[in-house]
Amino acid sequence: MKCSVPASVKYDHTFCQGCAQGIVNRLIGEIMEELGTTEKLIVTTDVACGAMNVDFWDFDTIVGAHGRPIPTATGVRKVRKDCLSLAHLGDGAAYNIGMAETMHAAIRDDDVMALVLNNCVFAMTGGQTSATTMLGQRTTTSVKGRKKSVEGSPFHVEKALGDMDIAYLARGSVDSVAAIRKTKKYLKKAFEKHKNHEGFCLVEILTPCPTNWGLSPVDSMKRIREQVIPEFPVGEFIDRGGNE
Ligand SMILES: Cc1ncc(C[n+]2csc(CCOP(=O)(O)OP(=O)(O)O)c2C)c(N)n1
Ligand code: SF4
Ligand SMILES: [Mg+2]
Repeated sequence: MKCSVPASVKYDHTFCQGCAQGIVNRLIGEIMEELGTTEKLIVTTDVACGAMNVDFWDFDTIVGAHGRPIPTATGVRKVRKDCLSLAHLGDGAAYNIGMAETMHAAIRDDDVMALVLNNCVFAMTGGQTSATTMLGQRTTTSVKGRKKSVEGSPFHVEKALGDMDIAYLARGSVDSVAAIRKTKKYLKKAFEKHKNHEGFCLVEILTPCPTNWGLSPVDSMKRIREQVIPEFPVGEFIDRGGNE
């Protein structure tokens, strides 16, 4: 059977087996083709696992400093208002080292779109504890499991940004076909709002990291379903009306 991959996404990649970067790429590619904006997209990615995308993305791409794709993408949008400017980053970048940048972009309601792949670890550097590592989750820096008394509680973006005056905030997952379809709806809505200059949009996607979770690809998806989603609920949290 012939697989129809959008022309904007090439086949070759260097991700581990079971990594969901490819699924997310496909969604971005499909949405760009549906919106007719493939030639208008500029992606600022982080130096983490997502940076491997630059070898095979056909989009115009910048690699920002770690944790700083959001302000970089905001700058891009300011000088290229005709283009879509996507910040593509992980949980560690968005909610650890780049936390200040994420918060201030939301406070200013910056005209930018952020896509956060939340795999609950610093994957690229060997699976250390991140802001979204779950209590009890074993990582290379919490070998007996994350403890509230030591590393604090997991960070929930919907609690931090939930009352802010921003255009869009949602969380999706990729653990099933139905979940991927729903995530695509969130992403597409965010891209549409971004296209219309409606303000700050952030979509978080719960993604697996079989390598650092020490699980098979199938068991990683099961973990998302059974453990990660109960901690990080999926859905839309902010969906502000159009440009006023
Ligand atoms: C200023 C700076 N601090 C730290 C690093 C090391 N570093 C690179 S990627 C990364 C972790 C990224 O984790 P995350 O953002 O969750 O992305 P993932 O690899 O999980 O997709 C770290 C700590 C760096 N490159 N630059
Ligand atoms: S380490 Fe994890 S996030 Fe990085 S490519 Fe491998 S599976 Fe994907
Ligand atoms: Mg991560």
